[in-house]
Amino acid sequence: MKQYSIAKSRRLRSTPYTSRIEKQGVTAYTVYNHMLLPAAFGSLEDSYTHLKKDVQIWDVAAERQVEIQGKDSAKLVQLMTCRNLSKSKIGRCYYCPIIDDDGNLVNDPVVLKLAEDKWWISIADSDVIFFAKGLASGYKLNVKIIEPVVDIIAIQGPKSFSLMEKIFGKPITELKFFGFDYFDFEGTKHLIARSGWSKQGGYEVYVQNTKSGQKLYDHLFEVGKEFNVKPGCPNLIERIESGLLSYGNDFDNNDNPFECGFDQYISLDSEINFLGKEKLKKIKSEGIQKKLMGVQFDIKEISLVGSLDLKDEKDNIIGELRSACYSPHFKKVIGIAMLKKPYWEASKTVKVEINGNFCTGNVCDLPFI
Ligand code: THG
Repeated sequence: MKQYSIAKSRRLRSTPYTSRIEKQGVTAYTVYNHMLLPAAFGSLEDSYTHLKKDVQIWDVAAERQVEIQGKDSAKLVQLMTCRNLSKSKIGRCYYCPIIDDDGNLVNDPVVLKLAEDKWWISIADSDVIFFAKGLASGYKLNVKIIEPVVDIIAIQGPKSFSLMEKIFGKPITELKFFGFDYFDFEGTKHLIARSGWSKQGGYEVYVQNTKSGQKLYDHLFEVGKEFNVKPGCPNLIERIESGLLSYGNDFDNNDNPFECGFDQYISLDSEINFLGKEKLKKIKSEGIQKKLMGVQFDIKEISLVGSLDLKDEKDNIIGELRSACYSPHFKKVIGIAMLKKPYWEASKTVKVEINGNFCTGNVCDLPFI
């Protein structure tokens, strides 16, 4: 395969850790929120095995924050999500689908409640800040919306707990999943959450003091030696096995939250007011026509760029394969597919044409593991 380099410019933002990860041997980048997001450090499969066993440090600065502050901040955040935030607490993170007036998805961020009148929306890859500013303007809300200087370092993997305890002490191990608090590193306070885009456990440090964050980055590698720490990044194989969805890949603004299996984050009965609420009620009563599901194929490799049509025995297009990889755990190719009704039922057979060869597979529920 021909290899290309990426042309850097002001428009394609670097992170405070870019020079470090380049010294450490990043081999692929993707672009996320107009910023460099490392996509590989050598073999994806080696990285996957290491992530499940040890601990990795990830430069996920591309998970940008949209800060909403002011008297109407809670109202605006609620307006954007179908998840009921009326009982939300300071010091907690919430996974919140963001929905537009048509009931379609705009993003699937983690929302952090910093204070009653201050929130961070930790976004996936779409320009939520303009959506928020447009709403604030149209609804005449008293809010200030900015993209603050916050560059996340994620510490992921089963040994992340021991590594973080060595640096921050016992209290950090007492953080609950999706809770956050402030922890001291050499005199600087850092917001640290127990979260991250893997199911192997870990933390995310929301670095605001860049210099201290860079020192912390280096310190994590120093202290992490005994835990076999390595640089890493969100891993395609691990995240597909774990059923962590990716905006822009598995779903986008042409899909609604019911189609993506976000049912548990949709609150239609409460008093809360959010965009697309009436539309979602209508969709719920009429039922959906397509659904995101897992698929498995008895083949050993696939390289998926964009999406692939899925067909039935009679060659009718019945859906679209949106992400896929070879899974070392299942020893076959697994993927995430948007399937038309009624083909989305688990254990149905699907056909896919890859490089001119047809192979058959079957539908299953998400997550795989
Ligand atoms: N961390 C932070 N910001 C982010 C991501 C992140 N922004 C972009 C992207 N990732 C947003 N998407 C997700 C998707 C899934 C999860 C987090 C962010 C996730 N889900 C858990 C699960 O599925 O088990 C828990 C969800 C829940 O609360 O029920 O962690 O990773 N800062």
